Amino acid sequence: MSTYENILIGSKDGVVRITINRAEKLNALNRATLTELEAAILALDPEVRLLVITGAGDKAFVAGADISEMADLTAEQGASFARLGHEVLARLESLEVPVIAAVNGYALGGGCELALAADFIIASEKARFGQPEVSLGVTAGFGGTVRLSRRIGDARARQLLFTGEMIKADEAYRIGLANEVVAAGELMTRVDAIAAKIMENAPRAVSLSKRATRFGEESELEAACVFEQQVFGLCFATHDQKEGMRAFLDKRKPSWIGR
Ligand code: DAK
Repeated sequence: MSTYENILIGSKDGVVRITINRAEKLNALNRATLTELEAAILALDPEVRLLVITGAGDKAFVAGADISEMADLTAEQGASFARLGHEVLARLESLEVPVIAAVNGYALGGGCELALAADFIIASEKARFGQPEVSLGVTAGFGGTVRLSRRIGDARARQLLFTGEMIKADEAYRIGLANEVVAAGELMTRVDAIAAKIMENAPRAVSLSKRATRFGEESELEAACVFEQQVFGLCFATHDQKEGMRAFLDKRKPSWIGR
């Protein structure tokens, strides 16, 4: 059992759920929470197939980095805090397994950035997204100027980053920030159903799909296409490729071993 104070960890059938658990502070990310999140990611069981990240309570996913902790930071401390946030989010983003952000309420500042480090976002109709940092005299510090632009395009990202305005779940869906919006009471049911659907598939093929799309995001088209060819070729060295195609031909369900 974990001894974390600011996060909860649950695990069922290969799906790990990490819940940021500071509901009284709308799950704001202080240094201790970020440190625990990093430790939890590093301690994930290699058998894990999928990670879901969400927030405790019915109000917030994460309402941002903890303002009370940031208020008196020096420039050096501010940069160090931003480094920690970047490090944790990079670890989350580079996990081999799919990561789904189940956004149940406010996802502001560092909270929106945390959700953006997941592979995709499923939002409750109560979700609110925004990058209000400029209203506090700072810029986004945990990757918002980068990942938000990549997800929704430079111009839309700049509007959110310059105005600091919050948008509702349906607008987040419209601009491609959230993949789906569901009724508040059905968020985790829907996320579990998506997780189950993903887990019907060959684990290695899923993780290689993730790796290829991530490589593609960061590369020129030609290099990304070459990478995809290599990844595709690699699949043919796996048991699961033989099993998946044989099962199709045999008209039966495949039985995966994950390699
Ligand atoms: N930090 C700390 N406490 C927070 C918080 C936050 N981000 N958000 C909410 N809380 C706390 C409130 O202070 C309050 O605590 P108590 O007064 O009860 O002790 C409690 O959570 C409940 O909040 P409210 O009473 O305000 O609840 P309301 O429903 O009235 O309003 C709200 C909900 C989400 C609209 C409001 O709480 C709000 O505006 N919160 C702040 C949202 C925000 O501005 N988020 C962005 C944070 S800045 C960088 C590194 C990092 C960053 C930037 C730069 N570098 C070093 C370059 C990251 C920045 C951010 O994420």
